[in-house]
Amino acid sequence: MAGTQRYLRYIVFALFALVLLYFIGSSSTVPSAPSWPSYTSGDKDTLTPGKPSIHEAEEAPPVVATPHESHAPAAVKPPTTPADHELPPATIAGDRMNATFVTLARNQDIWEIAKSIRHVEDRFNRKFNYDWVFLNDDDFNDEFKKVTSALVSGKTKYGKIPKEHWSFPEWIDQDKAARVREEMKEKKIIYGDSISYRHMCRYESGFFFRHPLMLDYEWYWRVEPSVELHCDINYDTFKFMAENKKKYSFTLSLYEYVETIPTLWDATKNFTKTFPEHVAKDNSLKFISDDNGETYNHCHFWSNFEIGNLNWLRSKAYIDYFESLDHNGGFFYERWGDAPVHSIAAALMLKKDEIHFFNDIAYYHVPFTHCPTGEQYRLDHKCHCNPKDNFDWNGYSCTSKFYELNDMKKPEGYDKEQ
Ligand SMILES: Nc1nc2c(ncn2[C@@H]2O[C@H](COP(=O)(O)OP(=O)(O)OP(=O)(O)O)[C@@H](O)[C@H]2O)c(=O)[nH]1
Ligand SMILES: [Mg+2]
Repeated sequence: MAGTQRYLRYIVFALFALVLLYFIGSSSTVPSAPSWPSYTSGDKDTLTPGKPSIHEAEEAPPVVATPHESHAPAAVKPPTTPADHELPPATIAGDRMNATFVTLARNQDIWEIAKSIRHVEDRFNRKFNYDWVFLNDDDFNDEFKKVTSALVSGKTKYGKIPKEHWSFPEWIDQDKAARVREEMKEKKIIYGDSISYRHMCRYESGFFFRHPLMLDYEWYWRVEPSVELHCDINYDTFKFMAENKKKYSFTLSLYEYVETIPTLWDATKNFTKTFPEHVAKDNSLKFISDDNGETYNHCHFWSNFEIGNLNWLRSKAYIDYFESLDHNGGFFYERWGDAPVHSIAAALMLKKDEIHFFNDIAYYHVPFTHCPTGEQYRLDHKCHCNPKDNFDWNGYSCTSKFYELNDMKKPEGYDKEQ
């Protein structure tokens, strides 16, 4: 009897051990990582979901054969290669702002804008999925639409610019405008003889924010062909602008070519005399003038990058400014750029704390780079810019002036990174 009891005890014990082993075994097959796909550094171009990292691969080579090598029956789907449409969207949780990217481009700019979109998506928008509005003085062709809509994670919209926003206003003397273009050509002023460049500058100064497609939005981020972003942006820049009561922002600032805007400041002074109510009290006049408004020092924010508030550009103050400049004729009798126009408007009509310097957005538009000062920041945000290329503290940049005006302390170590 005692022997039988002992055997029974062994059997119960063995059964218990088997059950225990079963549980341990089955729990180790539960994936420890969340179902979110992991993209490893080597995957950048192919974005193959679920591919093990090099490190993981050394420890445990993947068991599942590639589709070409597989001898498994066709019906058996390898568990580690979900089709694209099964992946969750790569977004950061939380509400979105009423914001869009906006690009003015021609069909021939397709591959240069494609590069810019990749930079913006990889560094920022794949996490937020904001829309993108494309504007053109001509119809966008199918290829442009197909390629750009495949690259943008948000909705894409394509707009044609109305003729009256991209042509000579009736008050412009065509002979005088043509003479100016000839003179500027002789003086070798960049884009000095170009008509389309002038329409572009006038459009960016006074119309893009009034295009019907833009009326749906409150915030914009302007992107041009061939620009690059060099650090990850892990927060919603539009939300930052709204929460901090910012209306206009920049990454690079510099001096404008004097030959392109000889009378822009006179026209501005005429405007402020007519509309003194549009000049803000606590403005940034010191950024654009070194003699209390007597003359323009030619400093401007580089407008090929802008994150800003569309309602400000649509305000009576800004529209009055644009219309007074437009009637002056300087977009055609000189070659006024949208950068000095936006900058002077922001400096005079906004309170100084409504203008933001995005030090953390690493940005490149030929030939200048803004690379954030501070090694730890660059490492933490996977930056790939050379700090020695940073333009901010160069004598030809106006960013130091912006710092002085706003009593900002220059980032620690700025002098060592040049
Ligand atoms: N639809 C359209 N877009 C234009 C035209 N000219 C320029 N653009 C766009 O207007 C913006 C500014 O033009 P750019 O040629 O980049 O001018 P820029 O930045 O002063 O000069 P670059 O140093 O050449 O980049 C870009 O987004 C261009 O794609 C045009 O004739 N038609
Ligand atoms: Mg450009």
